[in-house]
Amino acid sequence: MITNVLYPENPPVSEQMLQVSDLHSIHVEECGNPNGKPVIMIHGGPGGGINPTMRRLHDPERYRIILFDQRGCGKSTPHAELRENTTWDLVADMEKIREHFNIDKWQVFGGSWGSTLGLAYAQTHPERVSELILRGIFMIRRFEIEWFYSNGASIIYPDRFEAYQNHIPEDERDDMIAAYYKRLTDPDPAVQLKAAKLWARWEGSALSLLPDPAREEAFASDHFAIAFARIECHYFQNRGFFDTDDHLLRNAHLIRDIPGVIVHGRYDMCTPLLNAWHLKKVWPEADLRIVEDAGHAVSEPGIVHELIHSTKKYAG
Ligand code: STX
Repeated sequence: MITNVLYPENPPVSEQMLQVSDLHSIHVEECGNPNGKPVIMIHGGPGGGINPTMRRLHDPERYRIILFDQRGCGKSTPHAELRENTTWDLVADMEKIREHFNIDKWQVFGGSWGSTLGLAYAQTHPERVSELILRGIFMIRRFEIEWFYSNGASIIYPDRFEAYQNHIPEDERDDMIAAYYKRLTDPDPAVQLKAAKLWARWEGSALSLLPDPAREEAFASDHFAIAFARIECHYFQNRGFFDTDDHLLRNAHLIRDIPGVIVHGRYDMCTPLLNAWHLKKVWPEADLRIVEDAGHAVSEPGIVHELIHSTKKYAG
């Protein structure tokens, strides 16, 4: 039976700003049952912020669902800030959230960049993770960045890619990340915004199997685009703040005892299925669920089906 129906809207039980450094405060919220099984939800991007679908993938009667906007995005402040904003800062923030809520062990749930951060967190603090549910595996390896931002998805989406590509003069196109980074950190905010909207619209147009014009528009809105594009590009320019290109694969032995599910769409144009395949090779205990009729987005029916199947299975 296909269970592709999300749980009903469940507004947060509590919301707060947690100060995590001199500079940054992050928005944290708790949904569902405060006495339920704890789960931490990790959003994508980086820089994407939480979205309402993320509150609807767990049974609110059985789970205590914690969500947070990572540094510089969503309702976290300062908006679009790149200073003190690295993978390892975010791993440390998750520990601060866990301690704040007095949680000993929690389920870690993340899609896309959320899978990247979920893996980094679990490899750093494996004893804190009851299960891993990961979707649309992304590990910031060189070929993955090349695929989506330079040469790969552009072959399938030449019509959407063109505006993003044409913004960069031909003599800078051999390194699109560096070229966009220069513009996204320009002293002139108008230069930043122009680049941010093109970057975000490109990404927003290639996430689901079928087009979603409403998402494209939302991604290109000023407030969303500036944080999303600046933070993503900053993380990619710094290679995810990892010591080696395959850091997350190399350290997979650290999480082999954690029960895990990997959900990935066959036609994911943002983070190719090969990523999930590579992860499964070094983490054979994980349950890889390939969704035959889906792209990258969490909203795809087959992806929702597998995710809800997994959260039900682990609800106890
Ligand atoms: N970025 C992929 C990613 O994590 C390379 C991502 N893309 N869009 C999103 O996440 C949201 C829909 C969550 C904003």
